[in-house]
Amino acid sequence: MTLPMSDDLIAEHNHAGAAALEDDYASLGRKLARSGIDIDAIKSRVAGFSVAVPSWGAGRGGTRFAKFPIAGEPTNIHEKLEDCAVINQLGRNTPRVSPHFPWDKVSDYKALREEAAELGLGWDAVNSNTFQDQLGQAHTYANGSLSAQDAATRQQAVDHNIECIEIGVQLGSKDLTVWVGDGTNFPGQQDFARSLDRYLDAAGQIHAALPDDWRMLLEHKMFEPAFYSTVISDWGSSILAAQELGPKAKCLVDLGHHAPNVNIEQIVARLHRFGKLGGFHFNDSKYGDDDLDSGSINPHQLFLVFNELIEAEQNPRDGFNPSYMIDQSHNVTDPIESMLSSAEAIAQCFAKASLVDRAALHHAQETNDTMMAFQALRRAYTIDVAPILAKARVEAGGAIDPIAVYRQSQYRARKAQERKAVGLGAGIV
Ligand code: LRH
Ligand code: MN
Repeated sequence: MTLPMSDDLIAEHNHAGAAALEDDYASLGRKLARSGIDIDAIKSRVAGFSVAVPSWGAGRGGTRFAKFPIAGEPTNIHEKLEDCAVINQLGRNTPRVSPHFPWDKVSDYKALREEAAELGLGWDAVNSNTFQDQLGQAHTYANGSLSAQDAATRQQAVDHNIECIEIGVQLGSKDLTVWVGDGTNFPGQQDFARSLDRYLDAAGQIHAALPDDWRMLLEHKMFEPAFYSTVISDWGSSILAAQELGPKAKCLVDLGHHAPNVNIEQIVARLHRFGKLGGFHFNDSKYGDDDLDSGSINPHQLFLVFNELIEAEQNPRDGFNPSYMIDQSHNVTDPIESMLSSAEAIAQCFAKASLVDRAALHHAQETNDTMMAFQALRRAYTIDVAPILAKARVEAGGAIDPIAVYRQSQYRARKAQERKAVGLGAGIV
């Protein structure tokens, strides 16, 4: 395995911070021991936790107004993998990449799998794309894809999803994420029931094409690119569609795909209750699908989502195996720094939720002791778990402070010399 960062640079940095980390870890260990918690047990859980990074997040993202590329950003999947390897080498909790097709299309997927493995990376869910037209495409998706009126357009969308499954099988993936932007901008533009039925018929063909050990993850979204109605607009439409499609259909929760202030942690509990919780696209938002860094706006919500995930883990329904993935658009930061910071924020919320005294919480719930129930969560949320994450990272070969080492490495400046410049443009990629 040849990793992009110098191990000496990481070792030098960790050596300089070792004493302080040991001191912080020991002091937190004493504090947790007073509550009967073994800090090393939490560290092992954290060491086992990981989240996938989106290939499309390795480059700068943009809005419909503009995208501002940075020098040295990746221009193809090979350079994106290199950057994802930097994130995993320094942070040690993002060992999988979630690819998007045709954005990451290559001619030899076996070679791509080996290339990723050489960089210490595997593959998470593959994402299909029937929300953009490709050059030379026979049928436009302007009027929808899996729910389009035109049967040939629906078939084209089905065929593309099946092609993504075939690519995923070569990469070693086990999930297909299906997000469709299908919807309307005007009342009356489409019939709600008939467009859903067309979607279900087409998605049913994709479900039937899934290998035995695969799942399709339906991703709901309230609006955008459609601004009056969206075919799979909320968790209700998604779970009903997943139940209609069959056992391999599950629901994916993209945190940014809900109206402001929606109780997303309750949606997580509901999807799990009915055995349909398939995965996550972690990000944060203040208004719409802002695709901001996870935990950057509402870290408490992310903690509450993980609190539900720990409850779900302890009460499995139809198996508990949600796919954890980041889905963000890095419009103003270095994407590597944003994904290092986001993976840390997500792991922090997993660790804090793992510290909740569930016996005390459940007892307070059963005895209607509202304040003690809330305090059981708040006590865990306020614990600074950073020493646990840093220790787990260092023991796995990562850096105490990944962003500091990344900056010290001058990696981006070196890539700016090597890589061709990305043109100006607009949009997510
Ligand atoms: C849609 C979405 C979906 C991806 C895309 C990049 O908003 O969240 O998951 O395909 O972003
Ligand atoms: Mn998403």
